[in-house]
Amino acid sequence: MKVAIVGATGMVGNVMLKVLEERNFPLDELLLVASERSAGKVLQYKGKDITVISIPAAIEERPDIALFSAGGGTSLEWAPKFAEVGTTVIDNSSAWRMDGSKKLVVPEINAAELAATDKIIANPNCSTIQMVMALAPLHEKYKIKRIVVSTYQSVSGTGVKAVEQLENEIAGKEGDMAYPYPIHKNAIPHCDVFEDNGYTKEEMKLVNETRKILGDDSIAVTATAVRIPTAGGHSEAINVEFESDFDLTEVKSLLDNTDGVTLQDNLDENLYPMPMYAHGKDDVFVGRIRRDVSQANTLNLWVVSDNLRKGAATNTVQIAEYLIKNDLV
Ligand code: A2P
Ligand code: 11C
Repeated sequence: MKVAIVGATGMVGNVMLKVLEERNFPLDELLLVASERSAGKVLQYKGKDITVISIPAAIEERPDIALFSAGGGTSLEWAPKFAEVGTTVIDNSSAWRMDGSKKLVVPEINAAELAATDKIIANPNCSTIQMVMALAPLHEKYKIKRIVVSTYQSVSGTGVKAVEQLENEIAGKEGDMAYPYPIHKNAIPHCDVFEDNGYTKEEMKLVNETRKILGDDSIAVTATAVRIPTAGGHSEAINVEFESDFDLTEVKSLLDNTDGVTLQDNLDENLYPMPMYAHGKDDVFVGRIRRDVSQANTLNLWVVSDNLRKGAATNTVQIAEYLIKNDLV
């Protein structure tokens, strides 16, 4: 098994390297790929040096799987060229997610849709992944009618420049700005670019990707995405209305029994999820589970996950593991 990480020098690429190593991913050869600027740079995998190569050089190597996290433009241009030489691309950008011919996959939910003919597979947006991880088992049981979600997103979702902006502001240093405003001591209701309908692209990802992954276009979703000065992970306050009523104990037990979800919900012990503690972990953490006192069949949840792990690198690697395990690559 020859695997390539395209965008290996980036924030998500870096975590992909770590996740492959931690999970002892079954590979024989690893190609680390970035822009021409980084070609020749040396990175490490399992203590061994690997020299970064360019995309054209990687295509010549015909890897079996390419894990992409190099931005939407790079993916639109190069993923089809990898696919042409027989590589299965798993892409972490937004480039292919809503393309009707591409699968959008969270392995715990819809990996069964995957076939050997899928040569470009899309990894959902981080804020969508953690939300559907918590909601999919509840949707199956009670059927979701409407979701109202507000996100509190980590600066790591924007990239290195944003992490540096926060660090510089905390240290009182001048530096480049990733956001139009300071992020330290602030909350910016603006993740990704604005669309014509007044929502941001990030908010519309939560709407459209959720429906596609859960396979149900009748689900109503409205979202507000906010950037906050945390680095460890994204948090979400989710209000979800179901077709049928639920039992709170059963809701908790369903979540507790979901692979990849950890229940952290004990008010007596002040136990609830927080990004500082989700950081570096692969699970999606759920707490503050309570009935909406204003409306029937409606639940409130607080969901936290490391956006670079389950929200990006880990989910991508899990898709690759599924393909290998099921002889789809
Ligand atoms: P490089 O480091 O050489 O610029 P991030 O999301 O953290 O900004 O990282 C983006 C990743 O995508 C980096 O590894 C970056 O490589 C890579 N990348 C960006 N543009 C290209 C490109 N045109 N071809 C290959 N890799 C690219
Ligand atoms: C953020 N979710 O936190 C974004 C980062 O569509 O893959 C990833 C953007 C994307 O701003």
